[in-house]
Amino acid sequence: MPSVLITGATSGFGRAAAQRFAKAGWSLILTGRRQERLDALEKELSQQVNVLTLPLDVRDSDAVTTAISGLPEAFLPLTCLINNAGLALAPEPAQKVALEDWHTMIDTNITGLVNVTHAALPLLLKNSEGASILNLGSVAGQWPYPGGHVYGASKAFVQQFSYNLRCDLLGTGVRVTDLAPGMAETEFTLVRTKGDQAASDALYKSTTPLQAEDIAEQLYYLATLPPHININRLEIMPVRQAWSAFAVDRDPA
Ligand code: NDP
Ligand code: 8X3
Repeated sequence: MPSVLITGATSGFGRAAAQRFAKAGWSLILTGRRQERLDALEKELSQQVNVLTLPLDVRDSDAVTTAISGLPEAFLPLTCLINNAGLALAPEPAQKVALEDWHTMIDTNITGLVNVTHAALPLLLKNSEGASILNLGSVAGQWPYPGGHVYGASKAFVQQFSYNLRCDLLGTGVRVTDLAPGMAETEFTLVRTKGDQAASDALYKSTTPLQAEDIAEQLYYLATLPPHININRLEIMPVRQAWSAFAVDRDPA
């Protein structure tokens, strides 16, 4: 059976992807920091498929390297890596944000993603025809908006890193995609606002955001394309979201 390593499987896109790949019989390696959520997912999905849970903070490069290099044979070779763990913090303007929040986003969305990719690459290359690295970017990586500051910049890194990886992996068969969703209803906004459930509810209210299952379906589609096809970037928005006019600073009337 093919196997998939999903970071950030304890919530949102990651959890929905675990459920989607399990439905198709894939072996699952699931990571995240919240042990109790990993345990619940293992209980739910191990009746269907092989499941290995690795409690892991992607920012800890030693822990990432040790866990991934020690994967049991039953989960190898690795067919797909989904670099999904990530977060936004501090929706305020840049000049009001704590430096620590910027560091947390850089350490998670950039350093963490790089840590996991570096550890997993040798395992993907073992049986590389049709293998995939699916990186969760964002519309924020391409389109600036107020309060996007380091989050958007970190997702621009994900896009460019994905493209550059493609150059180096040319000839190996390993595909790389920057999957860039727009507004999707998960715990993302709860995390971004540090637990403000009302703010999260307000953002998704009276519109139709993407759901985690929508993104999970795209991840499964990307991972199971014929092996000669690479989708470089896949940007997805809800129909009810679009760009807006440029903002202009004006003198008072
Ligand atoms: P959620 O907050 O629901 O899930 C985030 C996941 O990331 C959790 O499983 C969390 O697990 C994990 N995670 C966060 N920090 C770490 C860490 N240091 N180490 C390991 N795991 C970590 O958000 P989404 O599902 O929405 O987000 C998933 C990805 O998609 C992110 O990269 C996000 O930037 C991106 N994205 C989200 C969009 C949205 O609108 N929702 C749109 C575009 C992109 P735990 O806390 O247990 O460690
Ligand atoms: C999350 C989507 O629009 O909040 O990456 O930046 S958005």
